[in-house]
Amino acid sequence: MTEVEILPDGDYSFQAAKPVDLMTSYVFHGVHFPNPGLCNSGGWGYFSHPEDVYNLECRKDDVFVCSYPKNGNTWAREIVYRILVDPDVKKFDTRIQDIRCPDLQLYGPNGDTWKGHEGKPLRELESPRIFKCHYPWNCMPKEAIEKNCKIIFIARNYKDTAVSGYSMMSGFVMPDGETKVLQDDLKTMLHRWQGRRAVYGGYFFNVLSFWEQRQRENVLFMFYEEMVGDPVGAVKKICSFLERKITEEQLQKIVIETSFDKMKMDPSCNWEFLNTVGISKEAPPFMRKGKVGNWKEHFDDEMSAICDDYIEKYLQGTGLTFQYE
Ligand code: PPS
Repeated sequence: MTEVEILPDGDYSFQAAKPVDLMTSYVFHGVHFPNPGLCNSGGWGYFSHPEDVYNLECRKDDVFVCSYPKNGNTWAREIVYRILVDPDVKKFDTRIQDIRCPDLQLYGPNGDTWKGHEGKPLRELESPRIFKCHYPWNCMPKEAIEKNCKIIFIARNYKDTAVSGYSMMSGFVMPDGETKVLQDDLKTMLHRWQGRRAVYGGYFFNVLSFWEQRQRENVLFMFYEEMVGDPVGAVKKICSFLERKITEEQLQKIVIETSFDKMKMDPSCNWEFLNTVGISKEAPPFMRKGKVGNWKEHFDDEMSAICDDYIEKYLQGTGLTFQYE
């Protein structure tokens, strides 16, 4: 595994605000996680113990949709769900996506349900189970690796990731309903998400951890940018990886139903419910822009240069390159 620098305490180059520390204060396998202690506090959901996720009992036909936050997980999960469960897009199931395709970072011990939601415990879900996971490779459920479960990883360029992440996090408040979780500006965020102390190992460590596994037969490494550029090709690629045959009509339906405009209007996957559980009352919509290159509307030259430096530092020599516009 590529070694990405773990910054020693004193070198973390800005003053982290206390609430945001809670998002990274739990360490497992050298990776920083949201503190599971956020459980039961006001409107916050339950952040899983990474040990529970690591020890999850997996079935051979479980499918894992993995990504660093804000890299297109919701979109890819919806495509996988449509292919595996609902290729005719009958809309027989309008439950929110996190119930249909659970997010492993938001589960209680033993796979019990996420507080505040009506989903079943993970062990009671019908196969094929489709999971979301933000964890880096070394923290993935170990049985998923042992049993060669299918793992789809979606990667997105760092600049758009940072803008999307900042946009979402800037709306998060603590259980008091007022204190902002993120007290940084966007420029500070560019430093925050690159480092090893950032949530889920930091962007570069996380993405590279899957890039190094891309040759495995059970791993599909995809780019958000290729999905935007060729949605039909993306659905076909995912179908082929999942070893499912669909008709041309089903393909077209899935592409339309998982387009940005459709998903933005679909309460089962546009995360509108966040506003009702008090997590992000003031946040911009989850389905915000859905574009490649939106960073240009938010960055000045200095911010772009900060990212370019990190991109060169971490990706040089790895063979991993991104489309930025
Ligand atoms: S999260 O919070 O980590 O689960 O976010 P994630 O789903 O990984 O990423 C959210 C960004 O993906 C965009 N998105 C889409 N883009 C294009 N087409 C579709 N169908 C789609 N669905 C979600 C979403 O708008 C977020 O990106 P930004 O740049 O903020 O718009």
